[in-house]
Amino acid sequence: MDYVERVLQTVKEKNPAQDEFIQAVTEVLNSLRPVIEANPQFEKVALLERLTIPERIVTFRVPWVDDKGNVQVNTGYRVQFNSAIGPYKGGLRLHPSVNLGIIKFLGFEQIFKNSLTGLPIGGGKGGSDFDPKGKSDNEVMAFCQSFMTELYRHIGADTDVPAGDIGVGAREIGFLYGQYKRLTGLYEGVLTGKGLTYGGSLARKEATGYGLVYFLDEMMKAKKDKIKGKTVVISGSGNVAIYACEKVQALGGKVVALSDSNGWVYDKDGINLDVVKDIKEVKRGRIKEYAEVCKSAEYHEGKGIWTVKCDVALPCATQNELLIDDAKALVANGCKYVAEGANMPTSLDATEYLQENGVAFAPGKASNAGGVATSALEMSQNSMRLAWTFEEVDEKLHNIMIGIHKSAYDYAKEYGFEGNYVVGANIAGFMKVADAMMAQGVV
Ligand code: NDP
Ligand code: 2IT
Repeated sequence: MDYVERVLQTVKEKNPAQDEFIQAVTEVLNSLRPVIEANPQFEKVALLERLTIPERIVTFRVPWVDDKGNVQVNTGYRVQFNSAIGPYKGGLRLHPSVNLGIIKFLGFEQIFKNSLTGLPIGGGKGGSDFDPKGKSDNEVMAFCQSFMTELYRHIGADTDVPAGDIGVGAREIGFLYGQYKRLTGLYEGVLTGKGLTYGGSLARKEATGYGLVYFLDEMMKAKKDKIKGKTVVISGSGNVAIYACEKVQALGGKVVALSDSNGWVYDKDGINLDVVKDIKEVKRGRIKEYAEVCKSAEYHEGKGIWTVKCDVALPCATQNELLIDDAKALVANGCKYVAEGANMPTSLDATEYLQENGVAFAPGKASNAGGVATSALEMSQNSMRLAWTFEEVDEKLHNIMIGIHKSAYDYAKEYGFEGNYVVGANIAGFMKVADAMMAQGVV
């Protein structure tokens, strides 16, 4: 058994029932094999063992009172995974499916993603099993204030900087920031994704979706192809999906489908994004309502969005939403590009199937890194106490995504896996973290 296999065995034994964490570690470690074999010094200092155990995990009780006066209790998490190259950085997820295994997989992915951005940010993630859906603004505030009442002692502008993820947008970040400031008296860049009036960065809201399409554009250019004229299917209809759709449309692509956890819409005329924004960003409604407004659209309850014929598929909802049968349907319908906006939306067997069938595949840690990269730009602006224009931030984001594409492409080629962005991104992300860990000794 080689070093990689031994560490994988240990991770599986020590983390029973954390399927998503094991899935993420398996993908990364298998990609790293050529680098690990070429660098025996990593094994001597137990680098992979250290890389797969978080530096710190905080779990806490989050009690709050709902509008009826009933006491509710949720579990809060912050996993501070790796600080070799910078303060912990990563989002907070509020969704009933959240558990420690989910937060650990997200935190682990974040280490390599953040490294790929080229900016000085370590890996972390947090969240809670609280479900914001159907809650009043008052209840969301009560939850956020209670959550921060414990979290504040573990975070700070130079130690750990959380942000949004599923279920956490501008409203939640505002409530969390207000409570942090009240508890500490500090007006500092402790969270990103803030509102523009209190330290937020222009283009952060758009960054993950725009960045995804900038990466897709590079991947297509490498094949002498372009987005213009292509038919695109995007899952989800949240922050990432909406701004991916906006950028695809700006570059001349046609988005024909979007979804949420209840079902999906197909619009043969192309998605009208103003209608989607009104339903999702203003009314916090369901994607079903789109078909009630746009008569050219049809609504389908449940799964099935990947059966829609397309050239490009952008999974932007959640983990393991694109499985082997979905991959087969995409390939059968002629899909040529899959780029992940969500974190680990494609299962391992589906990823392999796509790659084996000639689909160019962009892993989330590379293609969705524009969000966290722009968060790091927000941190820079906060430290300097100034604000860049939308165009300045967007240009930096665009260049960062071009850089991530190049380094993933080049590393894959160097190790004999040309065109395999999974291997390339994992190696590229790992190298910087490994070098920093080696330099800092056994910590
Ligand atoms: P939002 O909460 O804004 O939107 C999430 C979308 O995905 C919603 O349409 C939601 O539908 C759908 N969804 C969530 N969970 C499920 C599920 N279990 N099954 C089916 N659909 C689901 O989140 P974001 O857009 O911010 O995040 C989407 C993905 O992108 C996540 O994987 C996140 O980790 C990743 N990501 C986000 C970044 C960011 O900057 N926001 C950065 C990088 C990655 P419904 O409303 O019905 O729940
Ligand atoms: O998965 C992610 O990269 C995010 N949710 C964004 C994290 C951040 O700190 O902006």
